[in-house]
This record gives sequence, C-alpha cells and structure tokens, in this order.
Amino acid sequence: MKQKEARAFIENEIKDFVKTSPLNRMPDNPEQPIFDAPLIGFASSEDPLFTAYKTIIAPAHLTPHEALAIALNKKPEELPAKLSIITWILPIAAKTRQSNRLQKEAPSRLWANTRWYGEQFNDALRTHVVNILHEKGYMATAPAIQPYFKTFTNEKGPYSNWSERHAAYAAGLGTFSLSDGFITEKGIAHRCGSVVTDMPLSPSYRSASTAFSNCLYYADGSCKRCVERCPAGAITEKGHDKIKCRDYTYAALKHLREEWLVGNTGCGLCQTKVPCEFKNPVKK
Ligand code: B12
Ligand code: SF4
Ligand code: SF4
Repeated sequence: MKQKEARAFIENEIKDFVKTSPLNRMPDNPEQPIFDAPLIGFASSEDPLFTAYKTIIAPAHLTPHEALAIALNKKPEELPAKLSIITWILPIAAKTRQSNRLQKEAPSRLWANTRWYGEQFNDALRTHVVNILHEKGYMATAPAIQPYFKTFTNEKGPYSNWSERHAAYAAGLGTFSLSDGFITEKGIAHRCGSVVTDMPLSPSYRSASTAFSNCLYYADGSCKRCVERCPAGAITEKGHDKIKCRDYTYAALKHLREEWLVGNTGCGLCQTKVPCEFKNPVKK
C-alpha cells in the first residue's frame, strides 16, 4: 500500500469507528453521540521532538521505539529505524459542551459521562486501530492502554510515560495553552489518543510557530477566560497548577462520582464557555 493510500485507509477506519460504534453513545441515550467526527494526524519517530520530550516532560517519557519495543518484548534497536505515530482528537459533542457552560463549581452529568464512558470508547478505538494494523501484518501498540503505562508525580504534579497530547502536537494537530489544554482546529474540549506502528505513513505538516501559539493569552496577552472559569483557582498567568486541579477533581468532586456511579467525573470548566472551546481562537 502506498503511503497516501495507507493514510486514507487509517483515516477512514477511525472516522467510521467514531460514527458507527455503539460505545460512542451516551449510556442513557443511544441517539446521542459522545464525540463528533475526529481530527487525525500522523507523526514520525524521526521527529526530534520525541527525544526532546524526555527533557520537556520527564526522562521516564517513552520514545515511540521504547513504547513499541516494551509492548512486543523486544529491544528498541530490533525494530525498523522509522516508526509512525497515528493520533486523533475526539471533539466533545455540542450538547455536552453547552451543559458544561452552565456549570460553576462542578462538571455537568454529560461531561462526567464523557470522561468515564467516552474514555471507554477511546480505549475501544485504540484497540480497533491496533487490530486493523495487525490484520494488515504490521506491528502496533496503543501505549496508553498497555500494562506499562504509568502516571507519576513530581514537584509540578502528575505526568505520565506516554502523553497523548504531546503525540498530537508532534502530528500538527494543535498547541498547548494557558490552561494546559490542547487547542486544536476543533477547540480545546476533546479527548485524544494514539497508536505507534511500523506501517509507513508520511507525517502531517506542523504549522504552529510555537507550542502555545493557538492560545490567545500567548498570542497577544488577552483572554484569560479560563482563569475566571476554574473553581479551584488552579489557573493563573503563570499557567496551570496540576496539583490544585487534581485535588479539586478527585477530592472535592467525590460525592458526584458516588452519585453518578462513575470512576472519574473530570471537570473541564476551563474548557467550556471560553473562546477556545470549539475552535482555534487565534485563527483569523
Ligand atoms: C496526568 C493527567 C492529568 C493530571 C495532570 C494534567 C497535565 N496537564 O499533565 C490532572 C489530574 C491534573 C488532569 C486533569 C485534567 N485532564 Co488529564 N490527563 C492526564 C494524563 C493521564 C497524562 C498527562 C501527561 O502525561 N502530561 C505530561 C505533562 C508534562 O504535560 P503538561 O504539563 O500538560 O505539558 C506541558 C509542558 O510539556 C509544556 N511545554 C513546555 N515547553 C514545551 C515545549 C514543547 C515543544 C512542547 C510540545 C510542550 C512544552 O506544555 C504543556 C502544557 O503546559 C493524560 C492522558 C495521557 N496519557 O496523555 C490526561 C489528559 C491530559 N487529560 C485530559 C483532560 C480532558 C483532563 C481534564 C479536562 C479533566 C476532564 N476530563 O474533565 C483536566 C484538565 C486539566 C487541564 N487544565 O489541562 C485530556 C486532555 C485533552 C485536552 N483537551 O487537552 C487527556 C489527554 C486525556 C485524554 N486521553 O484525552 N489530567
Ligand atoms: S481561555 Fe483563552 S487564555 Fe485560556 S486557554 Fe483558552 S484561549 Fe488561552
Ligand atoms: S484547571 Fe482543573 S479544576 Fe480548574 S477548571 Fe480546569 S479541570 Fe477544573
């Protein structure tokens, strides 16, 4: 398969799965999708960013070669020199975003369902992409659902050994922001995922001039709407305090997890009722 055809094949498979999977539906309303049509991008393991992430994130952050090698019980040098990273953005449906705009202290029920059931769908999509690559005879892994996937804590707060947003940044799908969220052409209210494979796929073009250029605050010092939206006081002009955010979402919202029977409600008030909610606010 030529690289252009291979990209189209992967894109169609992901779009189709998002459109047709019964898991991409709210549990109490099968008519209501959790996520809209995805954005899809491709990155190359040859991109020096993946080594830079060992400094930008932490030494424990895996390169694509490490992530695939551990999954296959091989050494990184036993794999082909060039690997591809497939990444996707799942924009959160309008009805859910609108319900969260009304919230001031805690997420809406639809947002919490998106965090919990939407991530189960995202896991199913990761598995689906790995399976179709295996069927075509390629190696593949979704690092975020591997047993080796871990979340650590340092003085700045939690981080993981495979950051989905940093993979999406490498694939040109968006940039980071004052609130820490990842702003794409479909905005900041989304969930994302990725797969590493040896299928040859040409990388997408990364047009952003910096890792923060889609955020109005970094573009011209304006906006800061996410600062006002955060009930935990976790966002300031200095950025996002991950410890305050984590403590708020886990400790202060415990009663909602119990009431709604979900393992995590998320929060996302900083991702709704803000200019970057469903579009790139810097784009003219
Ligand atoms: C740990 C974790 C958390 C922690 C810490 C979040 C964090 N910012 O790291 C806590 C519990 C606080 C958290 C909260 C939330 N989370 Co969370 N979380 C994760 C997890 C599991 C790992 C994140 C990670 O490894 N981060 C690594 C650290 C270092 O990243 P960072 O601090 O954001 O990175 C900064 C630096 O790298 C910096 N930087 C500095 N210099 C440079 C230079 C370059 C070149 C680059 C590229 C970057 C860069 O830019 C970044 C932004 O400041 C991911 C899932 C995954 N496996 O990726 C989800 C994930 C990040 N969470 C997600 C979501 C949605 C949330 C919440 C909205 C909760 C909810 N569902 O309602 C909040 C939002 C918090 C916020 N304001 O961003 C989504 C993010 C999607 C998005 N729209 O951005 C993810 C990707 C899950 C998913 N599969 O979709 N989360
Ligand atoms: S609300 Fe404004 S300042 Fe905050 S992340 Fe979005 S664009 Fe940036
Ligand atoms: S930074 Fe954390 S606590 Fe604050 S609004 Fe965003 S998700 Fe909620």
